Amino acid sequence: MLDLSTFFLGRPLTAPLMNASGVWCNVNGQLHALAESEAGAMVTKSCTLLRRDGNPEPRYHTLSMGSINSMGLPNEGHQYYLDYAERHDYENKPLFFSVAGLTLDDNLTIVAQIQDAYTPALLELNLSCPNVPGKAQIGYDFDALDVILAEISSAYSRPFGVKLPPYFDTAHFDEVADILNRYEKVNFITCINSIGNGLMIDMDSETVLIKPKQGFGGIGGEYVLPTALANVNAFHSRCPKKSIIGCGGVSTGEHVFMHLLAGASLVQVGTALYEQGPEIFVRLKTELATIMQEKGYKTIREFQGKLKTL
Ligand code: RRO
Repeated sequence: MLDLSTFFLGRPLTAPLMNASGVWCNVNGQLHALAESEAGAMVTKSCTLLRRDGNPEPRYHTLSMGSINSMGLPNEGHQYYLDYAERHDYENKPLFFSVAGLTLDDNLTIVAQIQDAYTPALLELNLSCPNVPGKAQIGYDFDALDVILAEISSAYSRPFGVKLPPYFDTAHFDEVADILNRYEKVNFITCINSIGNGLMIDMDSETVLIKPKQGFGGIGGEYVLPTALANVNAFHSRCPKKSIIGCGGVSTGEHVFMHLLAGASLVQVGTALYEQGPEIFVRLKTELATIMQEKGYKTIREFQGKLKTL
């Protein structure tokens, strides 16, 4: 197969593919499956200080073009993922460590412990969980975004990244990019999280599809691809010193190619991985290699970020 190897923040990757946080990464068995898969990197489930059961079930539903979820941050607590991070084989693939503390203080406590653990895991700060009842997304509160980035930047000595919600207005792209560009330690931006608070309805029973929040949940999969590509490209052009991780709507090699072209250096797979399991990375690699071959590209570097406009 064609060479799909690439680099992310100086780390070599066998392929520009990984899971999206929340999918196949809640418990050790799933993390090991990702470690053994063809993914070039992997990320743990967003964690809180303490273990959480999450929202009542049903809390995930497959839709014709994607998914709706309101998991509610079920996770084993930050120490569980730190234990995994200490055992992870970093020669095999890089590990990202996703953190979604419920308060600023919780986030500061967790990042201090990641720092003390001296693991090479890369912090992905999730500022965009749409599903915790009563908690607004930090990514949509620009003052709170500025405060948390200032606090984490002074408490944490290493480069880190942020997982953002989708934005839908050019003025918001500009404003968020301005805030991010003030923080040198923010080395990467993952866009996008699910499109928050969608609603889908079952025609026969005339009911919502998931139980939490009266059926409202984050939308993922094919529905979100154009929004994801726009956010990847908007932050790629506005934040030239930062790397972009693309997430949203990826189920084929063509979707991976589009994310890379739009400016992503690494591409995450959420809904399609949930549906198909870690074997999906084999197919995505083959499909990406075939597209590159047909187009005459030998390496990812030749087209990454090179989207043309009319
Ligand atoms: O656990 C969830 O409900 C969840 C999270 Br933390 C997130 O960041 N994005 C999402 O769609 N679901």
